[in-house]
Amino acid sequence: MKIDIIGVPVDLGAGRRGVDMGPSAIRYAHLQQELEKLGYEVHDKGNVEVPIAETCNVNEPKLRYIDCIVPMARRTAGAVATSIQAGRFPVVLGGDHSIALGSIRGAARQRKIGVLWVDAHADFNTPETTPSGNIHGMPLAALCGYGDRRLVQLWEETVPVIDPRRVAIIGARDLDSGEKPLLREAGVLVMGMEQIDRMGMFEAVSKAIARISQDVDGIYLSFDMDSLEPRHAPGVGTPVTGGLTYREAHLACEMAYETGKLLGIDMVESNPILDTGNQTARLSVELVTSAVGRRTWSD
Ligand SMILES: [Mn+2]
Repeated sequence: MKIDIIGVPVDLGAGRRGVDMGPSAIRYAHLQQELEKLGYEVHDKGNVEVPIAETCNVNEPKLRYIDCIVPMARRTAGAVATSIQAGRFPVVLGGDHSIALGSIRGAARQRKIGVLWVDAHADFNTPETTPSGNIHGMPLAALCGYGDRRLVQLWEETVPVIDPRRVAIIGARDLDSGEKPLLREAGVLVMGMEQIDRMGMFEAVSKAIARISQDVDGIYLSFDMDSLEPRHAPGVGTPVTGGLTYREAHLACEMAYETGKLLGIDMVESNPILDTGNQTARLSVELVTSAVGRRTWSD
């Protein structure tokens, strides 16, 4: 397997600035070298071009920065589609979670995919339900066909991009009131922290993978660092206590790899401005390596 690193330095989807430096922080934490140690040929494709905030229009309070997020997402979709089409494995570095509007769309081009979304949040808001207007709270809904037409379509293509019944969220613990009925209506499988406590992480991820793997061509892992307990990942814009342990996060990535169906991954919301000693970016690197097969003992 050959790996492409694709940076998407965007913070326009988030309420707090600085997560646009995530790709730099993760590269600084030796992502490429760690992947090469595993024997992969790694190409760093550089960053997707992202408009800077000061040039964007913020006239829509329920869809902040949409005019700049749409072109970013289109470029990201193109970069990811090109990478997979070339038989390579894209590792997409955020940036805030709005990058998934592009990465997952690119991965789903000409194929049916299941999505494993590891996150403290559901990112399933629409302009009608969003409390903040921040688009990083909307990508999963948009990919499933809900929300503003500009986010749902990006351009004239078949929508929705993914079947919500082939989507599972792991680690959720901070859902907005408007998201819950929409998630139920859509048929998304949500493994909240209380389910993980009761059945254990292995069982929760097994169930999620079983659901999203049914008649799909591949699986995409979209990993938000705020899924972790903030003690392990303090450098995130929206920390929520009661999160995944260090090992639970690794286990999710290991199990995603073991499906043999993984097409690519997002690693998002690592914000060096809010971090302590680049700890969150370093953990991002570790989790990427788990998602491409690094093991401590079993091979
Ligand atoms: Mn998220």
